[in-house]
Amino acid sequence: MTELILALDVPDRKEALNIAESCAPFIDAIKVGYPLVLSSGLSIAEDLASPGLPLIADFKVADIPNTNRLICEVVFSAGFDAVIAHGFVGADAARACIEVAHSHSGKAYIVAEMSHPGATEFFHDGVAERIAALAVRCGADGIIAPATRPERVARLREIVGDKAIYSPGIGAQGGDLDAVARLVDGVIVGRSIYAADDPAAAAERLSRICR
Ligand code: O7M
Repeated sequence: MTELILALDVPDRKEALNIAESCAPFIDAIKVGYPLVLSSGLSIAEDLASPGLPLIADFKVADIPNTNRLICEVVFSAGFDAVIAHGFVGADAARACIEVAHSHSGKAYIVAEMSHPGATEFFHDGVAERIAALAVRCGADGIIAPATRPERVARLREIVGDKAIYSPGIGAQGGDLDAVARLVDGVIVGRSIYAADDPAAAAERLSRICR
């Protein structure tokens, strides 16, 4: 089974809550990022608690260790279950996020390679492989790898073994769910669900492929 994670990039609190509630039966977790938190505040985590799904804070944390630690403490105190951090900042900075996550019995995932075309400007020549190895070395719970490049996901799987791989880029960014579903532990899907005429029906359709 591949988890279906809803990227709730909806900058309107009421609309976001409606979509989350209607999609809840068909998804395994909700990822919240800047669009929703900056418009609605961190208390959105409490508002989203009712479907009982894991809440992932996608702040792509990328600062010095002390600041990372402070950010992650706020994230977990707000009620999130997991945080996403960048790995290019180095092992000490990534480890700060991972340690705070684990001290709250939460999880931390490290971005190894991004899904958009511009990502290849810097995530090449072995950089993503090195970040994936860093994630393993630092005890992260998993990595983020691009559904837009299934061959890269397969390569990063060789490095992270049975750690989780969560993969964005399906649909709106051109990635094909069938091509990555069996390579990853979960797919992160935003617009193909929340921008659909019927988000719950879209989530149900995708969840059938995942199961
Ligand atoms: O399905 P979409 O394209 O509407 O949304 C994809 C979501 O995944 C959106 O929230 C992005 O910010 C996020 N994402 C990527 O699209 N590409 C990446 O490389 C990394 C992420 C992400 O979730 O990183 C944690």
